[in-house]
Amino acid sequence: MKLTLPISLRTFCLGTTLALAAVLAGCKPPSGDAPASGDKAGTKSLTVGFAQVGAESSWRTAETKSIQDEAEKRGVKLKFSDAQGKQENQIKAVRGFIAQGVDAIILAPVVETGWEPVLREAKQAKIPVVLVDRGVKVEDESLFATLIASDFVAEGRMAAEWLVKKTEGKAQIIELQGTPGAAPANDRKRGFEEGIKASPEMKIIASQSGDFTRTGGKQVTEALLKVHSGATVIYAHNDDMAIGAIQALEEAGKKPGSDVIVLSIDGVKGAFEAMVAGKLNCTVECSPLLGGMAFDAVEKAKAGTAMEKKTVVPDRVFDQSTAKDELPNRKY
Ligand code: GZL
Repeated sequence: MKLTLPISLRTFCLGTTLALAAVLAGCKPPSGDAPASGDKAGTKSLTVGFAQVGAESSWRTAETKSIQDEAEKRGVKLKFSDAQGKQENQIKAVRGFIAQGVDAIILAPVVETGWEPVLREAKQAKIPVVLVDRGVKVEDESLFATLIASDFVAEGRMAAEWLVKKTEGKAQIIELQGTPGAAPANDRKRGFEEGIKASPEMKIIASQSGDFTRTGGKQVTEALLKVHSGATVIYAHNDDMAIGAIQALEEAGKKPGSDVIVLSIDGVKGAFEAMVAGKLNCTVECSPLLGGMAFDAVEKAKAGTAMEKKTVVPDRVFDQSTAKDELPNRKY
């Protein structure tokens, strides 16, 4: 028996179907860079290895959490490895992931060089490698699927530009470098040097690595202050070292934030608290909340979808004039 619907009812049914289709289409996350929070379809049954640098800073632990939380949200089985700051441990971890036949690897490389052999092994095993937060120097860029990171040279330059304005181009600077050979240490140094180049009365009077840790920043500052008591600025490649430097300055009887200007990079909550307390002058944000973008990239790599070789995460500058309003908004 054939059922004939009256025109008004047919129009209603068609309209409802179209509306439903539109709603469903609207629920689908855009294929762009937005974290696909609710969509579990693409990565549901994946096993992903995450080779992390370590836990040297509060930025780093926030990044670990972002990736772990996102894996859980998407139902991805995550194998986590903490390299304790050593490249050899990270290489071992990556080899371990390859041996276990994971679907993809997320790698936050400790240093920039020395990655070719292990990345080639991953490529041969057809396991895509997504780089997060730090880049590598390799001749063959097909050895990794994509890099999701901030522009560290720009961060260094932004810090310098803020300082040029603040000091009217006059400063005796102690620089606390990050881990030797790490992309953010190399690039934040370069960007900062570029930014002060046009100001002949701004000088880096000492520059040493504090390894991106609070203890490192404190110890190096203690030692350098003994030789360079006339320093007027401390520029640290991350907030944790700056917080260590603040302690060293206080112990040396100096007032951080006024006797000595302190500026750094990352934008962690502790830095905002230090700015509100008047002890840190400026921080350049560098977001560790990379989980959503990292797993979007994993999904695309697995689906064979083309993607950019690098996604630059945008950063902003904060100082004491904006810190108080921003503090409640900080997610890390
Ligand atoms: C930046 C990241 C750096 C942070 C540090 O992407 O690699 O390493 O600035 C961290 O705090 O330890």
